[in-house]
Amino acid sequence: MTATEPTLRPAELLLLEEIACALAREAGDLIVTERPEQLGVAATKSAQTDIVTVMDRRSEELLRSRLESARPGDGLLGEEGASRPSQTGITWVVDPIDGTVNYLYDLPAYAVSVAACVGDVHTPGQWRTVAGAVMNPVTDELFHARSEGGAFLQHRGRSHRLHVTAQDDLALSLVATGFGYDVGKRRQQAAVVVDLIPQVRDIRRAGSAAIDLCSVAAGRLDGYYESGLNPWDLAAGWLVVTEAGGVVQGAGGAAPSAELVVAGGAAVTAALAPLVDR
Ligand code: LIP
Repeated sequence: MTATEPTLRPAELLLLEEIACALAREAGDLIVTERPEQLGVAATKSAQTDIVTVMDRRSEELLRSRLESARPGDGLLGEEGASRPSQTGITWVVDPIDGTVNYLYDLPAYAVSVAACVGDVHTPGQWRTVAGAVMNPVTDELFHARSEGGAFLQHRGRSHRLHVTAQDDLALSLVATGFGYDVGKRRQQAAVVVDLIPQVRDIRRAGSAAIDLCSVAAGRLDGYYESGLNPWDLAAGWLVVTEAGGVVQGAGGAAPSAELVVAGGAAVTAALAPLVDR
């Protein structure tokens, strides 16, 4: 049962953003400072390559307990199973470690993603993010935004306002993407890249949707697309891109969902979407 969409005043949006930032930072600190020397695979999910580590679980438990005490009436949806219905109309959608394979390999491209959302987060097209934060604890970069509040990057004590690039030529665009865990799906995704790669500047594969979306918002990429994402992979990054002046859409121009996410400036998204929406 989800409560109807609440009317959120600017002060409430600011509070939700501050909570998202504080929790993303704290969980980010945990996964770096308490990373076991011999980090292994604790379990697998949809495939043997779709892994969970003990730190994914500890990070989610930290987020769950902090939110339970700070926001007892809000709902929760976490990648590692945390779930609670909302009484307030707000549901927190969290990815305790986005880019878990990078984390396992100690590749410095993973993040904690924390988003406050309204609507039904279990139904594509029926929810949206109103405040969120993405923390890359290795680069000490905290990306955050709230509705109508703009998007920012906090790094080394300084805050930078974010803007997507003004690139309008796909042939000169740097585009990122990602691949799922299912072999058949990967083959389909690779076929899209084969057709796309002659039509763009180059392709990047960072391994974290949250970081890819924030890189679009920061102008480090001109575009990003991926199919097969879960709400927790895209919830916070989605708002960071739109508050940085970008566009985030799904298949057929609908809301972003597991079917497809395409993000970038308006021109690049419009040119990219028909090439990857298949
Ligand atoms: C990852 C996504 C990434 C995708 C990976 C994986 P996880 O999320 O952020 O974009 O390509 O296959 O889904 O599993 O590390 O939270």
